Amino acid sequence: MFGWKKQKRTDSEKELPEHIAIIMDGNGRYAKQKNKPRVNGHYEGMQNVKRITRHASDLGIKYLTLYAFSTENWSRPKSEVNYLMKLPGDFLGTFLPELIEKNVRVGTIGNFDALPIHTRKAVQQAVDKTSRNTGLNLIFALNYGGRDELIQAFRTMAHDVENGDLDPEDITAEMVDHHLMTCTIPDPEMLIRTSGEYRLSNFLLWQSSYSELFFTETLWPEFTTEELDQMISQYRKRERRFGGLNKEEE
Ligand code: V07
Repeated sequence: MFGWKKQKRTDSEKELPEHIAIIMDGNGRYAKQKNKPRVNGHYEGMQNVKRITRHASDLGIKYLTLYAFSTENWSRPKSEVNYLMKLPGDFLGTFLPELIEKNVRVGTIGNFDALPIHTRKAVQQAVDKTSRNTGLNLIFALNYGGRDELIQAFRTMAHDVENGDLDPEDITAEMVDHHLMTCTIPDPEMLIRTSGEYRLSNFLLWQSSYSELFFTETLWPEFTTEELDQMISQYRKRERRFGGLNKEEE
């Protein structure tokens, strides 16, 4: 889906994270606090996706991956699932012109085929219309699960072994990378979760192995560009270590 290879970054680009991933939690709680139906929280959460996307694009972030719908979310009440499945169309109906104007490229990870046809159509149209854009890559994780993604990768490799096309000894981290839905996307340097939960909840399990984790009590609809800026500046200050190897020593 993404047509370019992973690239090592030059020193001048090291400052800013290239890829930020966000678990947008707390939409239901936001609605509850305001004595409104849960779906109202999802709607406000969707509005905030616009603000954060605009900001990430302005900052020059290359990849923003948003956990919009997990494989576990199907167990929510049917009416809530139906509402959530309308949000991509709503979002794009009002925001696609601005995404195009801002040179944003829309992408997805997750099991797309299991989504309702109207959702797929809306998202596919946005992916097609922005496929030649070269600015921010806005990636929606839709019906995504990190374990499912890994299982699928392992199955493919097991089949290759069975057919005699792959020696188990040749299975490397790079090969696993290549079998994931994120194969053309660099690993996120930052992973943010809102709403005071301290879990990964099946999001980008393999890819977040070395990510700097950021947690905030702020509910997603109230998460501001200022708070994102604070996290980014904190990220820039943190010493990033890869198993004892300093970034400068790589
Ligand atoms: C959803 C709003 C954000 C908070 C988390 C849950 C609810 C934007 C999208 C979207 C998805 C694909 C796309 C364009 C927009 C979205 C769902 C839920 C299922 F191409 N927000 N949002 N999709 N929420």
